[in-house]
Amino acid sequence: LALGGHAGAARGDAGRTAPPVTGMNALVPQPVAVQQATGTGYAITASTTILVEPGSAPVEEIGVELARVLRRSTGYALPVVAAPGREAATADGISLLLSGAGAELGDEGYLLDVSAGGVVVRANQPEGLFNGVQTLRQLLPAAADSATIQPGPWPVPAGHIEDHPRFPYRGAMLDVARHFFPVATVERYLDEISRYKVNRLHLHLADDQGWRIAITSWPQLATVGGSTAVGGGPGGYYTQADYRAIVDYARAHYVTIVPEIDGPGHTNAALASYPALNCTGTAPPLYTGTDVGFSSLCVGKDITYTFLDNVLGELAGLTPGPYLHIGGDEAQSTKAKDYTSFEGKELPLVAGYGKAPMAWHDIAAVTPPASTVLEYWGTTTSEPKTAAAVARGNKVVLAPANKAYLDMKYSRKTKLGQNWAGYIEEQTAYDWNPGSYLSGVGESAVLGVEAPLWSETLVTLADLEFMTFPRLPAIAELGWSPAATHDWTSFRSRLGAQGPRWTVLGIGFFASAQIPWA
Ligand code: TNX
Repeated sequence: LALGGHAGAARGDAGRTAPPVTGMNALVPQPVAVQQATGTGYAITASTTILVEPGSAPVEEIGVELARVLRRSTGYALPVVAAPGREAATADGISLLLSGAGAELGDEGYLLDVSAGGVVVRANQPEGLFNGVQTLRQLLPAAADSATIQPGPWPVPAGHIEDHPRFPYRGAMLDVARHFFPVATVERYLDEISRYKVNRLHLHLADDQGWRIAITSWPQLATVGGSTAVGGGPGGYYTQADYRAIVDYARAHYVTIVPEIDGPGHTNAALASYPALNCTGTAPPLYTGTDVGFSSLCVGKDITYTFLDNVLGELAGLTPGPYLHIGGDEAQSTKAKDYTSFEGKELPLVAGYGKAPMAWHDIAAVTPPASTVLEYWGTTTSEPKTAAAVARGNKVVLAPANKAYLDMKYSRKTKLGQNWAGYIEEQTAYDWNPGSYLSGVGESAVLGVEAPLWSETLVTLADLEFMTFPRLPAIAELGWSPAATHDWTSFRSRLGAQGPRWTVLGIGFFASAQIPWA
């Protein structure tokens, strides 16, 4: 097992003196097992073929996408050819096979073998091959990610990797409500997060400042509620076709979209769109500030639940994934007994559309059914109501704000972001254990981790990228890699090797002084 740490890397200035880690010792997230061999590896050349498992459209799609990416930088033809397992395993090329992987790898795991003869990736399911291809891309020189032809050569180091995830839910979250981000930005974000084996993208689609998804039965939600943003910009919203395009793009990257419509709080945009949703019958003005906790749906009105039923019904129909996130956080303008009654009516609506509810952990107060996934966003390591929910069988996604929030500033000097949960430098984002973080929430109760990116202060793609890199890869590693591989010295070295890749991709990352950037 080669974990990639090296002597000297623990010193703050080690980046300038220690040799950068390379090849199979420079992967993020760290695989389960790595054996880098001493022999010559494989080199992608003009005669390389990409061989795919015959008869599987998803595997062919993965091969075609790998070819598309590598053609841009290598300039080679890289034909994608269906070839039976035995033939493909011995061919000069990159083989993507659905055989010989072993049941212990599960659906998302893979084996990757590199020898002078070629690269073979094996998995039980296409998602495993997709993950193996992400590893292969990190084994190539950073220039392989270039959008223009580069001189090469294109070596892949020899060795063997066996890999599968620690947790099934490895998430990122994008707040498209405070500021709206167009489909192309979300797609690029999906490209970037899926490189690190993140497999869920939670979209925070509605908040006080904006409603971002067209709902056919309530059209003013988007046209009125979506018409502005924090700071008073023009806002925007996804048409249902836009949302389907995001879902399809995510699916091709083996990412499940988790849509969130927050309530009963964080709802000013909806309340501003329809006077009838308000207890007073009068719509408040649109809101472009950054306060939280001032809005509430009208818990006592029947129309509130007709509205929720219609919205959740349309969203369920557009969403192939298993979850609908119903928010439930910071309902400071809703009385506790009203909150309980509200959630008691909304939770069954989600189940009625065949989806599992997901909600911020505040919902633990109402004793939600065990099928409800709680997303923990607190800043302490003890939350009795969440622990009690776990004792009743609920699962938890960990997104502790003082560790995993990508909108927190790195330090006092960071211009973007907020600091209510503290400053989050790279080591803070990395050095915690999801399986033992929250009292009463052990490894088996943890569905996974999520890194939320709230957008009160973030306006452009460059803003999102600066806050996301390098912290998202830390959270991604916590979700994927075995706890036994957790090691800051190793991580910081391997992370340093990602810097040139982000530079090639045009990602303006935060060059943390904690990391020995290659
Ligand atoms: C708290 S954490 C919120 C969001 C804000 C975020 C800013 C949570 C569930 N709610 O409404 O955008 O802080 O960091």
